[in-house]
Amino acid sequence: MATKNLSEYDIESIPSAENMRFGIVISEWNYEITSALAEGAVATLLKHEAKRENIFTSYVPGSFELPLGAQLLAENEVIDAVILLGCVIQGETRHFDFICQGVTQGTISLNLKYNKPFIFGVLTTENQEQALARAGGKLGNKGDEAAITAIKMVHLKQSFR
Ligand code: DLZ
Repeated sequence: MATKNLSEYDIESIPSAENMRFGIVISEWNYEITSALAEGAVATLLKHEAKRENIFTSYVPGSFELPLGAQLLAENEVIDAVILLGCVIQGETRHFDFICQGVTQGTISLNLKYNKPFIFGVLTTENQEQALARAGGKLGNKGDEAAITAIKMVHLKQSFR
């Protein structure tokens, strides 16, 4: 079990996002958690100089729908990277496994199909307490981490131009 804030990073080491355009797709399932992830992601992008008008958000019902939501965003807006934010909490059935597998495989496929970053910002936890700890709680905010990853991957792609 993690004990430190996993979202800590060296601010100076992150490239400026001033000229980058981002999509954020947010799952409405476990909205208390996913809205906190989204707040963290947006705040982090802005902190690294992204412009508010260059951040496009949309919502999907559950994490299983995140890949299609991300694809629709990527196809309808000019975007450098899309961040997928969700929270899947283990229940009594195998639904958890199928949703996690679907969103994971879907996200990988999008990265390779579009040759651009689709960032996996989905919490997969045993309970709500673990999720809250990673959505602005004592272990940081997975939304912040996803935003940093998005900036780094866009920068990496731009470095090959
Ligand atoms: C159905 C379901 C369940 C049981 N649990 C979650 C969850 O913990 N997190 C989440 O994001 N979505 C959950 N869903 C909804 C599915 O992601 C999806 O929306 C439905 O199966 C319809 O495709």
